[in-house]
Amino acid sequence: MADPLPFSPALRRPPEGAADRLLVVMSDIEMGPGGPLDDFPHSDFLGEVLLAYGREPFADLAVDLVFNGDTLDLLKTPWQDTHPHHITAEVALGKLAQIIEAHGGFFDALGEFLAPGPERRRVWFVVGNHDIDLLFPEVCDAIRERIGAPEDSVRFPGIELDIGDVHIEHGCQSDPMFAVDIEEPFLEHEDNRILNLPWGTIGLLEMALRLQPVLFHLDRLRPRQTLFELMPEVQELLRSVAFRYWTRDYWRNWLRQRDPVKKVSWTLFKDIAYRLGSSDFELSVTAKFQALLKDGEHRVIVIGHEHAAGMWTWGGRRLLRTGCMRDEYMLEDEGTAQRRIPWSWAEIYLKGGEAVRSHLVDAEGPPSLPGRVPESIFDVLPRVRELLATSHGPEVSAAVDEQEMDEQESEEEDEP
Ligand SMILES: [Mn+2]
Repeated sequence: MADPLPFSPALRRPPEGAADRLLVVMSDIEMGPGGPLDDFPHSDFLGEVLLAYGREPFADLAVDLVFNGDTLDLLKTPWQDTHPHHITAEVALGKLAQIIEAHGGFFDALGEFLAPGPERRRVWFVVGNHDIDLLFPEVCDAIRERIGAPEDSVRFPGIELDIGDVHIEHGCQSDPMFAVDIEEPFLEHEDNRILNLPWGTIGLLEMALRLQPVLFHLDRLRPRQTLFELMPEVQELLRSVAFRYWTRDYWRNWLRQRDPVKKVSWTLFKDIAYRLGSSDFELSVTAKFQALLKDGEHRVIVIGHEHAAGMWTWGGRRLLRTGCMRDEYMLEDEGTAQRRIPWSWAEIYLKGGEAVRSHLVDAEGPPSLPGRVPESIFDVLPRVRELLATSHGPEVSAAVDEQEMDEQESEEEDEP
């Protein structure tokens, strides 16, 4: 196997004695339940990368592996062939079991990496919008148990983590669609504790995931704008499904059942309009962290979430945005070529709690697995056209029809 670490690790690190701790920060791995819909089929390779941080030339350093959100794609992992939006601990554990089953290489590597003990090696799981389920203590316990490491070694800090003068968070808290209500992470519903999901997540679960069996590969393609220009039908389908959902179905269910996870506010309306009408919201997320870099007290800030690596500086301070680790491809030559986007993660070296060096590591990552990438991105077009023609697609309209029938029934009952 090729050296999993690109360019010389010995050159990346400060000289011996100039640092005592290394933070390795990765985001948006998005490991799912295995199979073609899983966006991350590379756990064995990732395991090799992680184990390399336990060896020379890092052996004199305490090493923290920080998985900065969307590590586990619990959002898109089904539970009993459905995508419920009432997530109890039982549902979360059921989804987690599939991910653990499909990604043994990752969890085995963590167990081995942590063997020297929590003084030298720690692992952190920061919450992202794909793994909000990590807020359940039951889920944390199950992950620790699979890794086979004690509480001190595998830590769950919630939505953010500060180590020395370094601040780490996924980035979804600045995204109005996916911000987790950290004041009230759980709700009581029918004697169950359920996750208080952000409204963007509910939309994905109720609407977008119905299209996943058709669109899963297109979802891995960048830039989005090029994809939509090459296949306007795809954008049209997503727009019509989203418009119908946000203007009708979301509210309708709320009115009928007083669904506790669904919130209604004018901010929500504003955000929906913003999201449907504008594409520059990514800039606003980054701008928020740039402001924090200037006005806060952190020397280094690390975020993810956007699936695009970047770096901004303010004097000696820096904001690092890690790229994603899941399979994504860049469209080239009018969509006839798909080039895999490299992995990129962050290394931050500290001495006595102060960041002394930080950078992004760009790595080619593992080769694509055979059969993963369709010969042509256009193969899916007939199916997309079919979905468009049947107004909002069979899956989508079937769900909506069901709802309409329910509603008629309940309206009849409710009539005074
Ligand atoms: Mn995210």
